[in-house]
Amino acid sequence: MAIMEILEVPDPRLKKIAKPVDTIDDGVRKIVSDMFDTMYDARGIGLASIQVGIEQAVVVIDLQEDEPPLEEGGEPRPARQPHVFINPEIVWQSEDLNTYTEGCLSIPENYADVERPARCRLKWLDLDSVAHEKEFDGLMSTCVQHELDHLAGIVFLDHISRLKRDMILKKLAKARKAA
Ligand code: GNR
Ligand code: NI
Repeated sequence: MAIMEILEVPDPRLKKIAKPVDTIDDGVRKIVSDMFDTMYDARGIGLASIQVGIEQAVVVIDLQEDEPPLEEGGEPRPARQPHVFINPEIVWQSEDLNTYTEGCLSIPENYADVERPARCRLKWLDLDSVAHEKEFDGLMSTCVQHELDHLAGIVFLDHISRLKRDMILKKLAKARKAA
C-alpha cells in the first residue's frame, strides 16, 4: 500500500504529456496498485498517472459508490469495481454532447459544468498486455474523457470560460495562502 502525492493546479507537471508504456512489467503493476491506493484514499472516481507525476500512460477508474451497511449502525462497505486502462486512446466520440458537473483531485473543492461528447470508444491494454476496445456512455464516458485529458496535459479548467477558470484559480490560490 502506497499513497502518492496528488499534484494540484497550477503545478507545471500537470501540463506534461504522457508517453506510451513500453512493456507491462512489475514496475507498471506497482504503479497501477499505488494509483488505486491513492485514488481510493482521496475518494476519487478516477486517477491519471500525470496527476501523480508519472509520465507513462496509465489510468485507473472506479465509479462504484460504497454500499449501504448490512445491519443498522454498521459501516458502509466499499463494493469495488476497479478498471485499468494502459495506453488508452479515444478512437471515436459521438456528435451528441452531455453536460456533467465535474470535479478533479488536482483542483480540490471546485466544480464546474463541462460539456463533452456523450459517448466515446476507447482502445487500451490491460495488465496482461491484452488489447481491448469498447464504447462507453454516461458517467464512465465523462470520466474516461476527463482522464484522457490529463494524459494530454489538459484539466477541466481548459474546457470552461476564462471568467470561471480565473475565479477557480483565484479561489485555489487564496485557499492555499490560508493553509
Ligand atoms: O473524482 C472525480 N470525480 C469526477 C466527477 C465528475 C467528472 C470527472 C471526475 S474525475 C475525478 C477524479 C480526478 O480528478 N480524476 O482525474
Ligand atoms: Ni482530474
